[in-house]
Amino acid sequence: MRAPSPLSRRTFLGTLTLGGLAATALPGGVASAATPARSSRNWHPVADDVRSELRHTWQSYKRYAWGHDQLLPVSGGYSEFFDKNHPVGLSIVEALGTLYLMGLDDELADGIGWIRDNLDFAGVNADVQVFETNIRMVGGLLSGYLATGEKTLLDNAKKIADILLPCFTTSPTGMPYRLVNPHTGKISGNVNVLAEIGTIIAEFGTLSRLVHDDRYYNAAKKALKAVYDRRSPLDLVGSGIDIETGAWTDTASRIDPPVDSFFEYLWDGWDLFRDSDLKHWYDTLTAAILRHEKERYGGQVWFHKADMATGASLGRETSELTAFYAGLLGQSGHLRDGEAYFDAWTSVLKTYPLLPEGYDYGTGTATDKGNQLRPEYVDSAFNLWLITGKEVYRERAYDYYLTQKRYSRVANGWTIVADVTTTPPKLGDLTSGYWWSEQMKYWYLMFSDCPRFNYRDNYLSTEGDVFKGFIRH
Ligand code: DMJ
Repeated sequence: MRAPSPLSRRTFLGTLTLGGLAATALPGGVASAATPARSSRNWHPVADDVRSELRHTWQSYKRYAWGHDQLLPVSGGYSEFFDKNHPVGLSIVEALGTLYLMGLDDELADGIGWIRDNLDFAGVNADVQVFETNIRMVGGLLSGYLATGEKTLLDNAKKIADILLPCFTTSPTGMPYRLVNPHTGKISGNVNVLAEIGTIIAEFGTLSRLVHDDRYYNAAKKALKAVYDRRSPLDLVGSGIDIETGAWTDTASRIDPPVDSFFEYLWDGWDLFRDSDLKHWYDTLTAAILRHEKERYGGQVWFHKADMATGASLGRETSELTAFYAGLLGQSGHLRDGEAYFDAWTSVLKTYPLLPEGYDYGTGTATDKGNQLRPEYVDSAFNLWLITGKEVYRERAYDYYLTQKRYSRVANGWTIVADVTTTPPKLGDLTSGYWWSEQMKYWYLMFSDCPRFNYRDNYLSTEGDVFKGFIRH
């Protein structure tokens, strides 16, 4: 089988008009992708297996948890993510794009039917995070709309974004408050973290484009600028900030959570909307990270935390979630560092079968032994494969698929692992919402030659939601 000629998604050229915002297209960072290696193996059976695992878990979700936010596959129950008294079908929303790509059209129709008849996000009577609501609900619905053209999905995405928007517009700095109660409209949380301030523009910008209203894009961009403007003389940003006063509350600079996807969305805003301000901000902050935080340790490339004022190291404990950064570096023109950083994470798999949630690369030990069915390692494998076409990334992703399946598969689907260091592994009881939108999609796209996906021109959000690249039939 021939590889599907993956090319960098930055080969996209064109001019987008976004409400009042006109973005001029420019060629992206890396000039061209490597010629993809011819694969010596037939990956299609692996794609079929991924699809069948997702379908099987969907059937369990239907049986035990339909309309609830998340399946508990071990106990055969459910849990809610936002409000314990008010489900919003989170797993359905997160699965929409993946179901479309996999051609699971009956399941997709069922999911859309549930959303049309039942979704009422304004009924949530709890303080919800703007960030989680945006990447999971707004993003999932927008992606579903782009896949299917079902108007109810766009209408619901807009309704939810309208609940979030006052968190930005009432803020004295433009950085959003962290929480909102959708039922009462009460806003709270003046201390926020960078990932939650800055992981907005892909969804809000896509919404702006679709509804021809640039308020969403402008609010998201203003929040990013407010952080960028408060960078230190070293061009480093901290982790937490008071969004009312603009004073830093946590001055540790890191690519780890709770900052991680802040950097991702600076690049993604450029990637999607060709807004050169965002690229400039991304390039400036990334140059400082590479200068002050990148280190070679134990023969691998890693990133330590640093004081934003002095650049002094604050330690080598890192998070599995940060494995996504390898793909981001590759996408943004730092391919050698990205590939080396991916290798660092691969080296952890010599010690642990699956990546633990927390890891100290200084001591080579897990600091949190759980595995919440995380997608980040596969996310980077997918992106590096798209960029380079190198078969090694499919091999790595396949190895991880086999191991995660061996550990996480239970009778009713896939579950989180409570401890990756015990034999047999201790299991938890949850199919995380992002499992539906992220790694199952990455694995499927890598192995399927999916006819519903444009491998040459695409965009996937931090939650794996496709905002560009669906091929509609
Ligand atoms: C996902 O919700 C998103 O990828 C987010 O940016 C952080 N990580 C989780 C999954 O681990």
